[in-house]
Amino acid sequence: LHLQLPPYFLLLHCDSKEHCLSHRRTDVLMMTPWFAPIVWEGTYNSEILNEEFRQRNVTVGLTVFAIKKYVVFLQKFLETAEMYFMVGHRVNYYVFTDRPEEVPKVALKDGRNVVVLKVQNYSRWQEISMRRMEMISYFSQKQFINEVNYLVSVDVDMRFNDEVGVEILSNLFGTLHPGFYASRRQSFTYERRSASQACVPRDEGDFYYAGGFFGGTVKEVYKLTKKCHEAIMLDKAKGIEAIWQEESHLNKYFVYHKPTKILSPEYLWDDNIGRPQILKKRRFLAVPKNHAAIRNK
Ligand code: UD2
Repeated sequence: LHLQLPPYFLLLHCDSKEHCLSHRRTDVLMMTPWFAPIVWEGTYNSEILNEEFRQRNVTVGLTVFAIKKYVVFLQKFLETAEMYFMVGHRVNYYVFTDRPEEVPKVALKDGRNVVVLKVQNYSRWQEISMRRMEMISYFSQKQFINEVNYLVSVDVDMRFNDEVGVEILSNLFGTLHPGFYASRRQSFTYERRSASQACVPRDEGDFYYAGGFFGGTVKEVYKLTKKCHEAIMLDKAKGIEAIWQEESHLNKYFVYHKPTKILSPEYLWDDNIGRPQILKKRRFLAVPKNHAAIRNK
């Protein structure tokens, strides 16, 4: 019997060519049940992706808050971002701070800018953390929509330690929390009180996402941050604050607006958790901090 093989048969077997389906992992979940890729080292080809995003001349906005004493984290944050974040692409760092004069001057490569946005502070750290949703949504429609294609929102008490590139970009993305990527739904620390807008019923929820790394197109980030901020305000009017502040609201949002891409904990790691085998890269690492000393005035 003579079989006429379709041309793609060859494609599936061209081991000699670097590009052909050679990026595969069998030890981790690579795709959600709604067909969103989960980004792990060894699942993508950055050469192909860089070419695609360079062709589109994409600009990425990185939002980071450094309120009160948290300005001390900016130096290392920006220096390491210059080494690893979106290398070869256009980047605007949006630094939200109440202390503009304390923002360090860091040498930047071509096509990269630091934009300092002066904002108010709040006395409670929980309030500072939650108000990020309000400020990002406000500046998204006022400014970011005219300046960048994608927004990436991260914590500041962090340093980049390996490549974080265009492989993360998608309409709407979240990051698996390093403490829960291997946990079952029952142990996710969602808000469970029904009085809170962030409440997630016990039989719902796919993953537990970290508050410290999410993003998407400006339009999607605007929708997410606006909705979370409104939910936070409704809670406040009732005198309730979600268990993990805006992280709880983010998790609620992602239950009903599924992310189109999910980042593995490589993108938000804390060495206190150890170094499991599946973690081939630690791209963005928590900087140890003395909570009591740094969070209060
Ligand atoms: C976790 C989450 C964080 C947020 C918080 C809410 C991660 C890695 N972090 O962080 O995103 O959801 O829980 O409970 O998933 N900040 C200031 N000045 C302050 C206090 C906070 O600028 O005085 C900003 C700063 O950008 C900081 C962020 O708010 O990185 C979050 O605060 P945190 O890092 O103290 O909270 P943490 O570590 O509990």
